[in-house]
Amino acid sequence: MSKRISLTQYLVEQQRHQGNIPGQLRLLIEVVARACKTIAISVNKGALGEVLGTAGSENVQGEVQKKLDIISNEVLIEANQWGGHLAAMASEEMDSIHPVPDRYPQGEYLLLFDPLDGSSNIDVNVSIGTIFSVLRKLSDHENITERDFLQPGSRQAAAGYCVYGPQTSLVLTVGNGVAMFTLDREMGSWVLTQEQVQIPADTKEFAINMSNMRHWAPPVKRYIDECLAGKEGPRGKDFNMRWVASMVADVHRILTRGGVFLYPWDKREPDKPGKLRLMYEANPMAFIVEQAGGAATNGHQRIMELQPGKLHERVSVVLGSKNEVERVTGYHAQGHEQSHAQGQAQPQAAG
Ligand code: AHM
Ligand code: MG
Repeated sequence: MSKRISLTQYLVEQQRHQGNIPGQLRLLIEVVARACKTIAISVNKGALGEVLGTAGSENVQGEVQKKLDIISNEVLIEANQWGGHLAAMASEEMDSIHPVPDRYPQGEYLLLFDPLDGSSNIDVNVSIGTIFSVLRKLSDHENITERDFLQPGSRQAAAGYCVYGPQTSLVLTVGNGVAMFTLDREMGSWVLTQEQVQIPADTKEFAINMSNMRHWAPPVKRYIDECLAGKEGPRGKDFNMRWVASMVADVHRILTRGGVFLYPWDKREPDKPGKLRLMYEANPMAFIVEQAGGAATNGHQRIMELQPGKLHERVSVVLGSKNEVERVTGYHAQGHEQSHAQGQAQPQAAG
């Protein structure tokens, strides 16, 4: 049997040989990974654990919370607040930040998460996941506020996600490529199953919620129209479509075999830049995708360069195989030039 490398061993080696991970960051990642195991147990129990259905509450964005959204949020908070590695946390499911309580030592990092991504898939037994992003606390003060979190994604020290699917997988970057781990349920441990994951630059597969087509901006419509035209169209090849409606699962497929994922701005709510959240979803996924050789933009700009204005900010997302992301971004630039020349206003698509 080939030698198995555990998450702990992987992290120790990153710390020792690569110098990528200070001790507190290693502890943080191990604690998040342990919390994901606890969430996986709840997810697996489903109806037997009485964890399905809605919780009867809404989050700050007015979305109905599922029981598992709340359970997962609590698991992550409780696991992370006492270890001395964090100063504060922020979650898609909480209105404001959660500073580490005074009774615990304060650490150097800030943790952001979407505790259970793909909530609409919980009750129908389709893959869902946890997404997380790690920032450094930039100043010495102990009174952490939302402003401490408002850093561009390029400042992330680590990012990852766990997908609860047929297998439970943890995907991680500390800025030195992307590694995938699979949960060995019998042993209760994370085992390294792929290192230096690479997304092919070209693809024949796209992921988008097609039901919104009539609301898209022209560059997105043009890109998808050309994919749909297949061999006979300008792309000269047939495309396949996949849409799981769980970003974790769609991104996991792209990391495994390539593809492009789009959740664009649309004209139903012109002032809303997109559906997905910059700090809990787009930034961590952009970091992972770029570390795997892919690209991630909001149609105009690299996602990781966007300066967040608020914690729960939303953004338009195009990510995955590099050449496709560049094509979509190029179509937006051409659209901008054309409407500029005609003196028209641009759709509010910027992040
Ligand atoms: P959530 O964090 O509330 O689950 O919402 C985010 C999810 C993404 O995982 C997914 O890509 C998207 O919303 C699906 O949206 P739609 O319902 O339009 O298909
Ligand atoms: Mg989500």
